[in-house]
Amino acid sequence: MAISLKDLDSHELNDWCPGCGDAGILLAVKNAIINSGVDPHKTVIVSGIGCSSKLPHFVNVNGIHTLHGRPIPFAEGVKIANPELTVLIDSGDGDTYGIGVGHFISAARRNVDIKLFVHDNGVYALTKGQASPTLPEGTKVKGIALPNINSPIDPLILAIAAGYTFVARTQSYNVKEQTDLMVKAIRHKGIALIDIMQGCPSYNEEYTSSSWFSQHLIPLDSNYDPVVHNPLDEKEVMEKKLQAIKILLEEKSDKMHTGLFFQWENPDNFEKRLMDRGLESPIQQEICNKDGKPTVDLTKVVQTLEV
Ligand SMILES: Cc1ncc(C[n+]2csc(CCOP(=O)(O)OP(=O)(O)O)c2C)c(N)n1
Ligand code: SF4
Ligand SMILES: [Mg+2]
Repeated sequence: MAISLKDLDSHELNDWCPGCGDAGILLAVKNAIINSGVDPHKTVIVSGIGCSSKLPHFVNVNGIHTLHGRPIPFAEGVKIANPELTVLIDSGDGDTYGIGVGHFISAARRNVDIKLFVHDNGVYALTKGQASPTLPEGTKVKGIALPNINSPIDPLILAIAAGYTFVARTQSYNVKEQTDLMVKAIRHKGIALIDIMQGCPSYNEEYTSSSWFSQHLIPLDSNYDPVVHNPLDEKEVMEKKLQAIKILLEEKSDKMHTGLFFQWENPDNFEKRLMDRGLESPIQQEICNKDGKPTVDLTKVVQTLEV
């Protein structure tokens, strides 16, 4: 049965500031769930801690609001336990590229089929606007006394180098571009990153406003082809990674591209690796017979616990 935006409304109203880009991302996530045709009952949104991480409360699907920096291992666990689920992460730039950066890198080594939608506003908004890892050096925002002394990381380059198989950038006020990329990410088999430049009018008003984005962000050239067409061709994989990294390295913080930079349906995903070892996901394992009696004998385990 077709679902509508209303079906995806939760009972909670969002408490984001007026004009916050998180609202545009929320609408795009709902659109993407509808347009990709996934079953809301089999969709899970996982988040960490931050303004952005409140998002699962506002969508009528399954949600887990976890710990700061930890949504990725939660999401991996959910997907590995039940591969039938569509597993999305909505989390902040501080959450993902700051405290959670170890998980961000390690997740690429496993290529579990999860989708990261990172709300990238350049600040730790929930804790009053400290500089996040993506805030450009020399930028002065409200929550810091002096211009940022640290140079920024480029999450897209980091993701491609680490092994992400789908890497894209968009911005929170462009709901159509976000929706289209999210649908592609959901349909992609493997780990996907969409870095969403997100408006935070309260703590990073100047560099994340809708007018700043329209002046400084340009779509990738329409002839640009991000897709690896023969997933087994290592040379093509390398060429497609290099062309994406070259564009990203040549960008300036006030002239960046949006769109899909790189996509490779790498058949070597974690589900396949588990299958190759004869390991079934917990959802596929029989744990009881038709009378509800456990089919697993736990006697030996219990004996080891005896004192
Ligand atoms: C382990 C831990 N360290 C620090 C915090 C405090 N804290 C809560 S949210 C946050 C930063 C949020 O920034 P970001 O992830 O960019 O999300 P935003 O609020 O910008 O959407 C911090 C440092 C915490 N909750 N837990
Ligand atoms: S502080 Fe920024 S990110 Fe948080 S709700 Fe307000 S505008 Fe949005
Ligand atoms: Mg942030």
